[in-house]
Amino acid sequence: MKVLGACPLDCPDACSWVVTVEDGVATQLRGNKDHPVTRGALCVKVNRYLEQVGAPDRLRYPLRRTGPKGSGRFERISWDTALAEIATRLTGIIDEFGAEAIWPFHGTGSLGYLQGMEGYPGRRMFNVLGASHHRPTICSVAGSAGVRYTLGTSGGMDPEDLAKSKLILLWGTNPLSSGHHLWKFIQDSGAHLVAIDPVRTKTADRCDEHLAPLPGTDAALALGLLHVIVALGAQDDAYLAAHTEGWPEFRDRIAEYPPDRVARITGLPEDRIVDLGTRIAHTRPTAIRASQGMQRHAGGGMALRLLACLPGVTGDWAIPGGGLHYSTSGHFRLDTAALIRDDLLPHPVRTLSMTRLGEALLETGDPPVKALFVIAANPVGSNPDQRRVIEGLSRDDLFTVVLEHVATDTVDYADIVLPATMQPEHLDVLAGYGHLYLVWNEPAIAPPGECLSTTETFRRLSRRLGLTEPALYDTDEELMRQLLKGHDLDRLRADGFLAIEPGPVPDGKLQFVSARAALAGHDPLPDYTPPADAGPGLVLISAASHYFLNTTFGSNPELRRRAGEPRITLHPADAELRGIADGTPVVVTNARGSFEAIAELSDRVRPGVAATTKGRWAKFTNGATVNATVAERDADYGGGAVFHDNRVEVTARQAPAAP
Ligand SMILES: Nc1nc2c(c(=O)[nH]1)N[C@H]1C(S)=C(S)[C@@H](COP(=O)(O)OP(=O)(O)OC[C@H]3O[C@@H](n4cnc5c(=O)[nH]c(N)nc54)[C@H](O)[C@@H]3O)O[C@H]1N2
Ligand SMILES: Nc1nc2c(c(=O)[nH]1)N[C@H]1C(S)=C(S)[C@@H](COP(=O)(O)OP(=O)(O)OC[C@H]3O[C@@H](n4cnc5c(=O)[nH]c(N)nc54)[C@H](O)[C@@H]3O)O[C@H]1N2
Ligand code: SF4
Ligand SMILES: [Mo]
Repeated sequence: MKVLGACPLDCPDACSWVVTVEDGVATQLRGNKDHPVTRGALCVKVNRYLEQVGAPDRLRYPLRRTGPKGSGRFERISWDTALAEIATRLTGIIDEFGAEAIWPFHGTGSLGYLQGMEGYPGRRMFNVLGASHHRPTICSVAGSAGVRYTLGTSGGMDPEDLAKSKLILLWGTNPLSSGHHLWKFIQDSGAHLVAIDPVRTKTADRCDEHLAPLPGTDAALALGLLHVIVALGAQDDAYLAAHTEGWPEFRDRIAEYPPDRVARITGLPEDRIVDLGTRIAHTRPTAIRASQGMQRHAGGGMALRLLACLPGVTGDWAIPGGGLHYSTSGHFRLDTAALIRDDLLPHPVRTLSMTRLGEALLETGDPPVKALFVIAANPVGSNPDQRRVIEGLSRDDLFTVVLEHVATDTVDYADIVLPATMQPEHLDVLAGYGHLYLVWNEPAIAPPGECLSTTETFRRLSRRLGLTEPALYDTDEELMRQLLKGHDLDRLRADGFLAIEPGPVPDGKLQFVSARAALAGHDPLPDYTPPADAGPGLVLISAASHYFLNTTFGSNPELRRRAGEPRITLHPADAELRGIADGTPVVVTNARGSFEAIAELSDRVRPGVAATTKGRWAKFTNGATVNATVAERDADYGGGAVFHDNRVEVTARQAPAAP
């Protein structure tokens, strides 16, 4: 039997897959050949997904902690006992502190609307209780807000249209590792390819040109390129007059960024800026692909706001194959309000920001966070300021419930662990953020042990809490119909995917001057915002690993073997200054914390910049990962995280004393 499903992981490609089931066992997982973007292939990580489904470390039963927090010692308990204990603790906390002391903390482990999606499952129950709301700030919000200020929508060009481009700027994006299905369209274009990335990535290797600006200086680079374009008179006056607002003011702002100034800010040679600006001026259509990596900076929102402005000046937004592709999620019009039912709230509640977990657990009062539900997230591994996150999770008076597949670093701090189903075991639907299709996931096999879907877990917990609101007991099929109202559900289910009609881009006139930005207290005009973590040391970028997806797969033996030990790439000149040779064990430190790695010397990073990857588990790496050094600080827009705005020092580790 073949069953159509979808990869649930936080990846733009949202692949459609086919599970082969024999005698109730999933024996093969393949990409769906019919899906126009998946085109029959998954990726190096998800080719091992079935291995994960049956992994020896898969959580199969509810657990109760027996050792101290962090010890990872648990005993098996029944679902009845687990739900009774959770209900008793929640009721006590609500009586003493009010329901806002409860934080449903959602991650991006699954982008399924029913089982994951950063805050949808369980939201109805938490709303009935009046728990705090969760704001998913860890990934893409700063850039989305920036794009929205310019375009009125966070959706951009159809990524498949990249095949029509003549010039593609791969700006702070590494698709060959972080969503490789886009590469086919990029290749088909035959376009001149320019990588703009402080690191020479796998993707940069395949481009015609690579520019390595200093991290966090992209907004200045965009303004400098626009300066060159305007100096050549290559702006599209007809487009500007008909489709944009605020051009005269923006033009004045651009004038403040001549190439020599931009060269000083970005650390790029002036002639490279002039050459690229000239190439853009003369090439229609030009497309920009920028993704989440480059907005993990103090000025990340501004940077994306500006990248959305650039095709407005050249008129590329009006040409198929021109424009900006940041995320397509803004194009999906699903009835999420009907799914999450915020109308069930008894009164307005506070919103807690995902990236501020350490602060919320250690400092926030009125009420303090007393109960934490971690759903499809691994904050010990993924959040900034790992030391403070661990300190917060270690609080004895905090009641923590973790819904998981495997015993992550975060599970070790749980009071109660609930085993969750994996994708071939539950019903779900996804919207890609790198294409324009809904993707259906039909359950293919029975879950192992006593794993339950997240939706079912919350139905049972609602019953245990004695809640009477009927909406809490809607089945998965009912939830699906409410969410997908107006879409052809039967076709989606039969084909496994369904193309959606994108909204207009820009939505209304393109705003160089944004009244909405001004209202939110920001500069009404786009500008360059310098990095926040200034001073001595190296700027450390910790981007996507080729072998893990965030911390997911971090315990898969084969992927761990292929990823090797944690490494930090240093420019030979920076290494020499510190007496570090290739292969030297080093410690990477700043005021927030430190982690260990092996130094790798390479000119893939420019002097002043160091690179490592995200996704490691602290319990396999001496108790700390790169996020021990990252600040819990907000980007300019939306409270986004600033993982790459991070100064560190690197020193050789003392050789261990002989035994
Ligand atoms: N294999 C794999 N795939 C993934 C993920 C993963 O962990 N592993 N993560 C998934 C997730 S959650 C997301 S959000 C997406 C992210 O997808 P991407 O945005 O493509 O991923 P990143 O590797 O985080 O960042 C891309 C690039 O931005 C560069 N960069 C960092 N700072 C700057 C800067 O200031 N300026 C410029 N120009 N470039 C900069 C980095 O060096 C990196 O090469 O990928 C998804 N796909
Ligand atoms: N240094 C550094 N840190 C980063 C980043 C970076 O670039 N650099 N990137 C950030 C980004 S872009 C993101 S999106 C975040 C991601 O951070 P998180 O949201 O914490 O994502 P993961 O680390 O993948 O952890 C997700 C967990 O969900 C579990 N899971 C998967 N599916 C389900 C399900 O259906 N139900 C349940 N209950 N659990 C499930 C998985 O087993 C996994 O342990 O990390 C951020 N952290
Ligand atoms: S992680 Fe991305 S590329 Fe890999 S299977 Fe999932 S959606 Fe496709
Ligand atoms: Mo992400």
